[in-house]
Amino acid sequence: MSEKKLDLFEQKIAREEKIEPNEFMPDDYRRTLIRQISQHAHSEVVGMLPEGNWITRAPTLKRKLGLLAKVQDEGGHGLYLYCAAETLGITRSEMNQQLLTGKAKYSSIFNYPTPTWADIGAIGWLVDGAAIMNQIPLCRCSFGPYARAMVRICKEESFHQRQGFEIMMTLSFGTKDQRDMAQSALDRWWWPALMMFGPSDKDSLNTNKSVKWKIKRFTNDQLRNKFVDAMVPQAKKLRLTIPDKKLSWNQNNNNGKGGYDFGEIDWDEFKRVINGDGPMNRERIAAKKSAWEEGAWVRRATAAYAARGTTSSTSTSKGVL
Ligand code: BYC
Repeated sequence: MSEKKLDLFEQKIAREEKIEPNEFMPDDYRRTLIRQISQHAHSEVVGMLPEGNWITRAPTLKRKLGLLAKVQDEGGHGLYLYCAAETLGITRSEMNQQLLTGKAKYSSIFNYPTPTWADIGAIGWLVDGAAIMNQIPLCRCSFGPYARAMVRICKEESFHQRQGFEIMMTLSFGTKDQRDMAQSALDRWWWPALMMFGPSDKDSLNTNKSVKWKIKRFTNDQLRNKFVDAMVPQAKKLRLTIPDKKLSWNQNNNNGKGGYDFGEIDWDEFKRVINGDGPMNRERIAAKKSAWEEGAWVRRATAAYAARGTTSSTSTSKGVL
């Protein structure tokens, strides 16, 4: 790689200009982006499964419509992200194979079950809340296609988060049973939501490089701390208790502006889940495998239709559609 090209690349990043797919980029920058964007795309589409499971059982028509739209949005997010990754020279089918063979990860959070309707509220409130905290800075990522995809994704995620909070609000101000259901969903999802931000900074292999290249704008711990600070007042509003006895205000955090201290995350559990041994890992991959196999005829049909379009440009005007 010529020094001059590398210099120009670094200067561009320093000037906050976007790197576009047809421009020079170091191989490691490309690899890091393919890894992160494809895993992000996989998280979106695997994330459709725990919620999709509730579409037929949502308690009212309004809730059903809201959930259906949310799950569809997530499919859309996966598509924007797969397209952004494709501009870096990997194909959709390669990415899919990496997911199905366990080579590529997807977010640990989607390996937990959703036993009650309150879990859907907790996912919207906490999981989409964590996703937004992580993803708003990605709108300023140095790689253009990823940054632009994130703008629209974040708008939709904000809506999902409000929807989740509203489900939790309805339950926590409802009957005692509903309130208990909301509290146990918070108990189940709190710690996995904190794990979404990744390993602590001292154990994160990729953060330094990614922050230097302005792919990530904050470290994993910085974002996790911001998330806890944002969520504690929301939990109070919901009159729910965060399941952490060590949670306490510390005025010295954030350079004297204050922030919450919190208990130790179970990193063994995190490692087990990202290495394929969480409560729902096997089910999630089995569902993606069967969707891929059952969708073979759709891929064949679209490929055949596309090929036909190139040989007979008049087919649509003849009423073939
Ligand atoms: N789960 O060096 P590190 C959503 C992996 S959901 C699984 O810190 P990095 C949604 C990491 O990939 C959220 N794996 O890595 C919401 C790496 O392994 P590899 C999806 C994890 O990349 C609602 C290794 O651990 N969001 O959007 O600098 C409904 C070392 O970690 C996790 C994104 O993906 C985890 N929690 O930082 C539907 C956002 N954490 O690749 C959908 C974009 C770490 O070396 N991604 N690992 O084998 C990121 O911001 C970063 O990739 C991470 C990790 C903060 C996740």
